[in-house]
Amino acid sequence: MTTTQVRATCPHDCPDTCALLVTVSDGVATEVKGDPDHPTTAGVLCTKVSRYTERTYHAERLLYPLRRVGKKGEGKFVRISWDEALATIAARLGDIAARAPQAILPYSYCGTMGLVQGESMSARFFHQLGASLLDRTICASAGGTGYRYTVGATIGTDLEQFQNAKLILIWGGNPIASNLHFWTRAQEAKRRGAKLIAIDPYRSLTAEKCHQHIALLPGTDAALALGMMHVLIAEDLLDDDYIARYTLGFEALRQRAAEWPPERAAEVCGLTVAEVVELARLYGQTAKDGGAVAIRANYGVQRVHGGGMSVRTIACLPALIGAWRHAAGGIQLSSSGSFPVNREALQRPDLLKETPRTINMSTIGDDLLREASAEFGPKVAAVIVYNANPLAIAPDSAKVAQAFAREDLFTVVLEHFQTDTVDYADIVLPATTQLEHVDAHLAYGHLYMMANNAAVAPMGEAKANTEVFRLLAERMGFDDPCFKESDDALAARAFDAGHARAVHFDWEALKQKGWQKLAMPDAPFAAGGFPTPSGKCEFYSATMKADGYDPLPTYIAPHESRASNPELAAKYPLAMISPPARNFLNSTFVNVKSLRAAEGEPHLDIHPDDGAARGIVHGDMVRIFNARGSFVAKARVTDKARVGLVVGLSVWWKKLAGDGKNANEVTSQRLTDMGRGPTFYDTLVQVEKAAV
Ligand SMILES: Nc1nc2c(c(=O)[nH]1)N[C@H]1C(S)=C(S)[C@@H](COP(=O)(O)OP(=O)(O)OC[C@H]3O[C@@H](n4cnc5c(=O)[nH]c(N)nc54)[C@H](O)[C@@H]3O)O[C@H]1N2
Ligand SMILES: Nc1nc2c(c(=O)[nH]1)N[C@H]1C(S)=C(S)[C@@H](COP(=O)(O)OP(=O)(O)OC[C@H]3O[C@@H](n4cnc5c(=O)[nH]c(N)nc54)[C@H](O)[C@@H]3O)O[C@H]1N2
Ligand code: SF4
Ligand SMILES: [Mo]
Repeated sequence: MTTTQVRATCPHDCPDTCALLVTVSDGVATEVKGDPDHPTTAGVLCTKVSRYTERTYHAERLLYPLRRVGKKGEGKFVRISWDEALATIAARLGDIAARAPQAILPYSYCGTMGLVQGESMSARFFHQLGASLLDRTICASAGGTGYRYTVGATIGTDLEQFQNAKLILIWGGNPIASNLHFWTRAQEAKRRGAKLIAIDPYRSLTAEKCHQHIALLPGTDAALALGMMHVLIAEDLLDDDYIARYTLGFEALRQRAAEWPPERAAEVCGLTVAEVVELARLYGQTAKDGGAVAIRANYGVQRVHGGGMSVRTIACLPALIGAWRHAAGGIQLSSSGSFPVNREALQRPDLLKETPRTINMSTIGDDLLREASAEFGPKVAAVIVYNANPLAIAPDSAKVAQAFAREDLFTVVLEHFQTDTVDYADIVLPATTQLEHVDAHLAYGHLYMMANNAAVAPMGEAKANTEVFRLLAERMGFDDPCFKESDDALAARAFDAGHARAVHFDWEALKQKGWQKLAMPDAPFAAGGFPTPSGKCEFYSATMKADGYDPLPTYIAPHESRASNPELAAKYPLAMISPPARNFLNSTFVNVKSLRAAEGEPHLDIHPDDGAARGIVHGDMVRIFNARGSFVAKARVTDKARVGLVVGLSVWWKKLAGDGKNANEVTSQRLTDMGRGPTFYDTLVQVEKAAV
């Protein structure tokens, strides 16, 4: 028996991007461990990925190309050869492209975060074809846009510094579930005497373990931040020197904050005045006393109408108190902007003959149902899905299902498993997993460039995404040499080695070592140097003004809340959020038995008062509904959900839920204020006992 250890990288859409060591015995991966030497992984993986071989060798892995024989959505297929699959796809895409190439749409997201198996050969292929571009907004575009207006780029506090903070605000995140290796650092900070505060409408696993939990109403974060600014300014808890040197627009901000006395903020947020005032005092005073003050801002904040403005507003706070002076101070939303990714080289936008239209993945339901028009262009005639499961994860799911059920829509899905989306495919192509292909990775929670080596041979007839698009390019007669590039050649282009932060980048060396930290200063904005137009932290943003926004921090109310839409709230009085379940990763892993067993079944957490008002007791099956749709879940009557809030941890595969539906039946396709993002957590519903 020969046993080897292969260096790999967790591919999942998680900020931690762990370094993996895969044990391979006689060509079979027998164990996946965290690399003990990688500074942020530190030998620890989450439950999901420590059981990775269970997913890779799952009995239901797709191993051969399939052609649909049943109705769309029914999930009936027959095995076909790769030759037939590729010929069918090339012929259909060729026909459509001859008429209207923009009628072809790629739909993909972060099933793998790999720069190679994500958008490299696939992007080249669709660019050459002239297909519609996809606006990849489903996760981070609202907050990213907001953060960039204030700070300039998604660069922030280094994960490896948080243990030195004296105060950490965990704002709209549940790291125990979704950012484990940050939580390790936060706990170390706690042991060293730091205070941890969770700002979250729900008493999440994380909120439960913090010193304090501030349970504001969903979508009101900017109001809380404005109230904090008011107190910081009124009580002179500012770093005047930092403000004078490294920020822009303080006078204007002072006036804006004056409009937000803590009473007003408390009212909007559904908090007590003391909660707002004391939070601000602790935030300002800890910095005054010389302690590092950090914010871990996360995605919970941005899935609402004003999500972009909320992040933009929160991102102003560290500069007011000079928190950036400390390496362990400041704010981290995402570290992705730190990486000099060579997207042009990977994706070759120069292959486009003209700029096609862009379709927003967050409104895929409506857009696939849109007829041709002068404004929209051709009706979408083909959609190629990879690294994504839109039937489960896209909002307003009934529309999405209706759209994918279109008989005249040609649908190809590249997948590991027969997901809800696969059920609607005309042709299904089996994809390799991370253990079977090569990739290069950035991270959005740390600062290491990462390499993934293939540990085992592809299962069955599975092919890497890149290989599928190379083969399709060949069938379609695309003769640019770029369509012949190997995965290693692509990976070697992943980072710009000419960039000061990536000077160490050498693919062969990275493959050997597994990871390499970017060259970044410990405290990126200790002396200003913000990558904004002014070079300062922009309290006032002329760019925002030019883009049609309020140039100053402000509060934008949810589309759907009691305060902003009382008429709707009269029918659907409860705010619903559907954040990630700990044992799933978006909809990935839901079909892994041991992990699904840990989640049990779809639940809805509801406050005892809201339960009592509806005659609902713990364990009842309940129907959650609004005008868009409904789904059924088992009620957990608990004060983890504040009054007026219900929580359905997600994202379930619809077909593995009792009623074949999930939380996205009730979420809407309305978009965020900026970044064109989805508003999953901006949803009013009613709940009743389900008829059994
Ligand atoms: N186990 C696991 N890990 C994951 C994922 C997963 O599905 N499962 N998903 C991955 C992905 S794609 C992402 S984007 C990240 C997400 O990472 P996080 O943003 O950390 O996601 P959550 O863990 O759900 O934390 C969001 C928290 O925000 C709260 N929240 C909801 N609405 C609001 C609001 O309006 N304001 C505030 N302040 N809080 C609010 C929710 O109650 C929830 O506790 O996690 C990644 N990691
Ligand atoms: N209600 C509600 N909906 C949500 C969210 C929420 O909090 N609440 N979160 C949203 C967020 S933050 C996000 S990021 C999106 C995520 O939405 P998606 O990016 O669609 O993520 P997944 O549901 O995990 O689906 C990814 C799929 O890619 C497949 N895959 C993985 N690796 C490969 C590969 O190498 N090749 C191919 N071909 N396929 C691969 C996996 O098997 C999996 O089925 O969901 C969003 N939807
Ligand atoms: S999902 Fe996140 S925590 Fe789990 S192994 Fe992957 S990167 Fe690490
Ligand atoms: Mo996400």
